[in-house]
Amino acid sequence: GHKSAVLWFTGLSGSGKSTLSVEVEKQLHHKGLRTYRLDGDNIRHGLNKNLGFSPEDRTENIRRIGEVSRLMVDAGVLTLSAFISPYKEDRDQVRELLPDGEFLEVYVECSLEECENRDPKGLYQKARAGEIKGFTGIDAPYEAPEKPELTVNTTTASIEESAGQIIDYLAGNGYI
Ligand code: GGZ
Repeated sequence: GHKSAVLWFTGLSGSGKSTLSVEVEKQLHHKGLRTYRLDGDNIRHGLNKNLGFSPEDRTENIRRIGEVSRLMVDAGVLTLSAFISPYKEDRDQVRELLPDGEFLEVYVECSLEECENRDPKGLYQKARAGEIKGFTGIDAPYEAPEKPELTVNTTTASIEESAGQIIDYLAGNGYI
């Protein structure tokens, strides 16, 4: 069994949020736990396809994902949500939606320099060229968490190591 909660991954584009959430989910499945992963692929193309990347739309994006996460956690599912979620206030609102101890903020730390070097989709290059306006880290803000439950650094640790750190936290705090 497990105590349900949402693992809320926040960090820059290219920091490794999605990859890490996939790896954590894999390790949880090995333990026989039921999970659900929310990310851009299943949310921004469906529920939130009418939203863009203006500050207002990002806030609404995170608000809806927070509500969906709450429903999933309410249904007893360990939920993994991976979104830039650049605004501290928006993340704090999601924290307030959930019962105490059921919102676990995971800061996926990675320098802008490293994210830009990775640039898996060429978006940083486009943002630098002015072809994408309002790109997080370039000409839109990212507010790092001040008191996340967990910080993992994908510059200095491998995805497997960072996932292991998260599994250890869940085990050490009675979630799994
Ligand atoms: C940031 C953008 C932007 C802008 C498109 N700024 O690396 P990706 O491609 O796959 O992840 C990014 C994703 C961010 O969506 P989120 O829903 O996580 O953002 S937020 O929480 O801020 O609402 C990136 C792509 O969308 N993308 N334009 N301007 N990322």
